[in-house]
Amino acid sequence: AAPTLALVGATGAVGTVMIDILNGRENWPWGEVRLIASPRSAGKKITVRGEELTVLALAPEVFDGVDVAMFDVPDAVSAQWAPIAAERGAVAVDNSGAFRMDDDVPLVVPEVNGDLTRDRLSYPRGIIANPNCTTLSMMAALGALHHAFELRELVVASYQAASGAGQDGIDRLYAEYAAVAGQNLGTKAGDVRAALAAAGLAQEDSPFPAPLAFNVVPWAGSLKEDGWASEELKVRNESRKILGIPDLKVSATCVRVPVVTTHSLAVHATFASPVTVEEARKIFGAQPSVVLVDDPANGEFPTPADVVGGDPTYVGRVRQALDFPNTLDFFVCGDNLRKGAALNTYEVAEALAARL
Ligand code: 2RA
Repeated sequence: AAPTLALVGATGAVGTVMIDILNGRENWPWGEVRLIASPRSAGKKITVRGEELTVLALAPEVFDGVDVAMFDVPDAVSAQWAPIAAERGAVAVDNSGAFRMDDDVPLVVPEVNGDLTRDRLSYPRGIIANPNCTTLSMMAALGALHHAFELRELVVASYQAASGAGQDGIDRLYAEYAAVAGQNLGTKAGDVRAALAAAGLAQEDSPFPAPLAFNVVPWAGSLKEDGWASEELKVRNESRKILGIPDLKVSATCVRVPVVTTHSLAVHATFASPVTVEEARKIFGAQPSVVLVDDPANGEFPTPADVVGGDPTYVGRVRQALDFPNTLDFFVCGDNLRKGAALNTYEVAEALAARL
């Protein structure tokens, strides 16, 4: 029989994009689909491929008979429920941070290390993790270059969208834009903060530590040792694990920008072998999930507003570093809710379906 697919977190920001992906997929290997959410959202109706499904409340029994269970929920929910799904016989594909760095849980980007979905020995706990959206947004491009030239050092700055912080992030950015619309702000220190406060948008109610409208905020995640943000350490640790380079030198600075959806990264990557822009362009051209948009003379490069909603990783501004040997600089944009989250999870699930 065709395998059964479950989606846990069907009503959240990433879950909603996942429904869109399920509805748009050309090949459809699945039989039954089960939508699962917290008891608060249970009972909602959502249409998947023409069939109206009722959202089920998360409980151990909902995983009985499920072959692949995709989790788009907070870390604590995944930590508790992915092992339950696995115990009940499903392979859990988890988009949270709960298992990403566990040695017996592979962290998979199909274009880079998709072989880890082929053999159960690679995921002995029945759990496969999906990387954080910031790491994922550059991985298709970086992985392709690594396979050709062997990555040695990576320096990145991220430009992360508000939706990385979930629906609260999206709602906050829209509310801030509405509150500042039509005002000539950004000319005096503190004028944006004052305008938001005057509109009743208290800073402490925001998922971001500073105003996002008319601003950029050099912070994403929680505070870790020595001043690093959790998001920056994720970029370092996850890149090492996905690429299989435990001693990869990585330094990241993560910045939130007033973009609704699509993360961007400025990447400075040093390789063991000499690289040229021409070779890099060829490699990007050969990677089906990468689209090169790189003609600055004609104002062509990827921007979030132009690529949001798309599946590929968009790459532009490819340059050979002037003062660093074997080094390329480039800019990537990737929809953080699609390839950065739901799409990658679904691609892993689809790869599993092919061998069930
Ligand atoms: C963010 N990468 O953008 C995170 C979400 N997982 O906040």
